[in-house]
Amino acid sequence: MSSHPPRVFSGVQPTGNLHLGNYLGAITRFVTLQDSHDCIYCVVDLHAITLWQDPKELTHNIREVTAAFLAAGIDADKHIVFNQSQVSAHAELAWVFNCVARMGWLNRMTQFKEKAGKHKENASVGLFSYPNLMAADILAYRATHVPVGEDQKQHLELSRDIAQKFNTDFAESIAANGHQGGFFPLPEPLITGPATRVMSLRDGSKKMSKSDPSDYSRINLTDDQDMIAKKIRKARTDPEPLPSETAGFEGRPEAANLVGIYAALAGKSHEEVLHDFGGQQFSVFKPALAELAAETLGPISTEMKKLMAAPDHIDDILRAGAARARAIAAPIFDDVRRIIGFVS
Ligand code: AQP
Repeated sequence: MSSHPPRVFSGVQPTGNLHLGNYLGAITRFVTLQDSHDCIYCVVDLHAITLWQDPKELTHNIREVTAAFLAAGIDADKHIVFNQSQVSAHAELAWVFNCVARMGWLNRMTQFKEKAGKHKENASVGLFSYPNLMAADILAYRATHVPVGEDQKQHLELSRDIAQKFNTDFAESIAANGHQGGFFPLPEPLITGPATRVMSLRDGSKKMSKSDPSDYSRINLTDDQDMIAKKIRKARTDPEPLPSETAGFEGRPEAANLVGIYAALAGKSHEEVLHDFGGQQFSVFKPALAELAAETLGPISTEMKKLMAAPDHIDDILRAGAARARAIAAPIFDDVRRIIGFVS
């Protein structure tokens, strides 16, 4: 049990094509947690530039992720919504963590290997040290809980390792500066939502992803009803009818994925969905799924459009959120300075 007061932190990258996986794996969880926790939700624009971003598109995408947060039901008055680059503690603490984390730890990160691909030598240094910045995002607020999709599990484990090593390396100084126990909490991943790993509509073995070159691989939060229906109609499946029990998903990742999406959107279990659709052909199931997806996402995309029409309002929300975030992070980073021994 952590002795630190519970606080939730999570982020989404403004890299365009916000999709159903981001929504079900992360954003819906953000919304749920606001009833029980103090939450800080961040548009992680510093992370976005680990791969080159067109400046105009980046600005648009920062506002679009913010609009998605608000449209999905995040309350920016009660909780904190801001973009990362406005709070310098993220970058400052990331530097400290660059000096705490070991090369060997980062060399094991599978996301870097996937994103850098065969051209590792050409990848930015930022892409390699990305997990240290992620640890800084969380620990700048001494956050204790981090709702993420399954793909972020390894990075969260690294955040815990960094927190642990900092606490151990500076144990004496932490105590001398009047802090009981570890200075940083070991943040817990919350990978528990209805769909922690939504898969591509074109390939059930790959996760749904913003960077997939095929737009038909994902349902974007900005897709209209017709586009959603078209993408689901074209989603890859197999010729068999849906199984009656989950054991029948063996070797059928696309069927499992579509049923998983239906279950998550309907707030039902996989078994309940198979109770209703087991034995049915995809020609029956897909239109039902398309209708449900359009019903759920339609109001969100309409609200996003409305919010995007008033960019100044979005920027005001981000600015106000950043001021509140800074007020939490600044004294924590002052403590870090003292613990390390910097003179200020
Ligand atoms: N397919 C997914 N299923 C469930 N959750 C997912 N997340 C991402 N993809 C899925 C979760 O969404 C949150 C924000 O993700 P991010 O903006 O940090 O981007 P990412 O994890 O790198 O994944 P993307 O969106 O697919 O982008 P690319 O194509 O750049 O890899 C995180 O909590 C993530 O787990």
